Amino acid sequence: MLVPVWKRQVRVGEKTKPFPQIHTPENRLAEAVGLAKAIDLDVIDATIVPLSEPRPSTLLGSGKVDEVGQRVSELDIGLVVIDHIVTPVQQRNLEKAWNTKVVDRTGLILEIFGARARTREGVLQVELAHLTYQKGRLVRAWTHLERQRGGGGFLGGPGEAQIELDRRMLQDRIDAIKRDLKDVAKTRSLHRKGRRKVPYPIVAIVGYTNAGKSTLFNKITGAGVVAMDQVFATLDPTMREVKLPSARRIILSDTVGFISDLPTMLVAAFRATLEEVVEADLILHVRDIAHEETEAQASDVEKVLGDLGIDTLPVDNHILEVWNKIDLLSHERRGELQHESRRNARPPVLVSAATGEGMAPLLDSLDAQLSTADEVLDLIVPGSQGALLNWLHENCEVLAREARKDGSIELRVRVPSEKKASIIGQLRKAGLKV
Ligand SMILES: Nc1nc2c(ncn2[C@@H]2O[C@H](COP(=O)(O)OP(=O)(O)O)[C@@H](O)[C@H]2O)c(=O)[nH]1
Ligand SMILES: [Mg+2]
Repeated sequence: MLVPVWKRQVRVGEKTKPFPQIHTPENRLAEAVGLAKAIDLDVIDATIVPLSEPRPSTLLGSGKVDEVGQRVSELDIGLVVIDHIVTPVQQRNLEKAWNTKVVDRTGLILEIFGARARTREGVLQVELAHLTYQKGRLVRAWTHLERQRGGGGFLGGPGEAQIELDRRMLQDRIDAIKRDLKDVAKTRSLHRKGRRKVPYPIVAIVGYTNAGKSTLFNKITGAGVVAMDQVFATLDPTMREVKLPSARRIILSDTVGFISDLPTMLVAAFRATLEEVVEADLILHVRDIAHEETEAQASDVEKVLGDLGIDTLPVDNHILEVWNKIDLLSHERRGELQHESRRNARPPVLVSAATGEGMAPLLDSLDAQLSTADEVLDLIVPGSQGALLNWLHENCEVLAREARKDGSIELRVRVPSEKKASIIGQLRKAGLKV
């Protein structure tokens, strides 16, 4: 993992713009490592590389190229990620020099989105971004070669024709995907209803890369707390069924993290991978509260959620903030935050996903948040209605059940708010008084 950092300041137009403190090299490195881990890459070495002048052929200076090459062969490294734009020519030259695969920032993020896309729209958006990326690289490689040729002569021809052909094939595929995306948008609401087969509320974990989403996900779903493997564990490692202290079941979903300076080309793909968040009953916004940029990160996240049409106002009861990594704070700072959290309309929960501190209050908070809109119904189901009984068990949380002398069953059930209308309708249709 290499994070190139230019020693000189960047020139933007007339003004000289210093690197904003908000993206210190250390922060960038930590984020890049976090991204690599998101697709289970084993990060063996991570380095900040100070540079004075980007080289068109290799990006890094020749001394640096040799130095990295040595590390690559010593540590037997199979992939070098460079957290920077790497041109196709640079990529090819570095791969040759190091005898290993090289991927740049955009390539890495595309891999993550590809691994995480769940909905049809997500898959299509990621493929679209991937093709657009490849197409851009073909063009750039070509113009570069042409420049090398100095305009004239015998080197042209087949290569050029091949590139033109590849380009056209990519463009055809891009056009086809765009058509498919239009169809997907049309059928999206139907699709959503179809996916709603899960009888439990969905709780989605969002937050910046490195905020601790996966650690929290594992803590909550892990053996120590409320283990439930189930259907989802096998289908998708980032969605799991969890039983809360009240016996309420939820589906907990870990999502792709927010990324600083997301390349524009990837914005649509990123949004599409968040599609499931739109459907969630509750969103856990995990924040690294010990991070110096925590406020800026939080407003970034809220802005994207807002753009997705998710109401981020506290009155909406849709988002619960989790202030993570409190183990890294001083006593004093913790006290301050505790004080601050209590002043909130919906108090954030302070936790350490790493040590497990605060897990019990967090689960209680989840429970409370999800139960506010529920309704508890007392029902008497005639003994002849076995099918209805089964249906109730599948669609509601049965809190109590008692057989009566006349053969009927007395039930107390909790009906999730989002299914209240349809369940009551079904019961009335079956002739029950509700
Ligand atoms: N000190 C501390 N580190 C944590 C905590 N939670 C997560 N981490 C660390 O933060 C890094 C990122 O965590 P991860 O769960 O992968 O973040 P994600 O990108 O949001 O999924 C890892 O090195 C974790 O070990 C915490 O509560 N305290
Ligand atoms: Mg993660």
